[in-house]
Amino acid sequence: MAIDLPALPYSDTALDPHISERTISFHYGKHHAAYVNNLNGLIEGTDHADSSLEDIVRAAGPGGLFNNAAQVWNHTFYWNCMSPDGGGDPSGDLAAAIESSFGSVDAFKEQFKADSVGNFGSGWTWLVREGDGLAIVKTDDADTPLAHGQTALLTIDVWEHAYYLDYQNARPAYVDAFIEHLLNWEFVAANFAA
Ligand code: MN3
Repeated sequence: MAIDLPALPYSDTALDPHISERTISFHYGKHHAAYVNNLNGLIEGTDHADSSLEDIVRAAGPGGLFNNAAQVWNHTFYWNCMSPDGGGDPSGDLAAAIESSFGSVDAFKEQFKADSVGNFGSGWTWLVREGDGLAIVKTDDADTPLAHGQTALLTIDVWEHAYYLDYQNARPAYVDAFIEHLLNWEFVAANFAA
């Protein structure tokens, strides 16, 4: 049973101008698709051939199997963290939890931006549930909270391929656009409530 490349939850022009159709065409159509193809090549005929993606991520040690499986999971999660109707502020229980852990929603946004801009090299910045509270964590390369027993609520991809065509080296502008215009708080709230 091969791992599928899930459809995007919106059209490939829906995030424009913040993330262009051209970026989507490479990031989803080439990078994400390549991770799926690589993963299927690695699991074919092995004990993982019929495993769920999550089980592969949790079971794989360091190396190509983990890198490709985690990148498939991370990217699918990332696309769902954005919406053409995104931005604004969280509400309800999620907002209360953010205020409890970070002081205020604005303070959370500032720290999430700082940790996304300051995540050196290729990686991901996440909001995760940790014990009774929430935390921001940074991961390198393909690494993912799923491999560390944490519940991911939100992520931003800070590999250069996520923003270079639209923002070149200006990662802060990409992070601002993500937070202000794209961040899908409904998806974050659903993860928080799960
Ligand atoms: Mn990426």
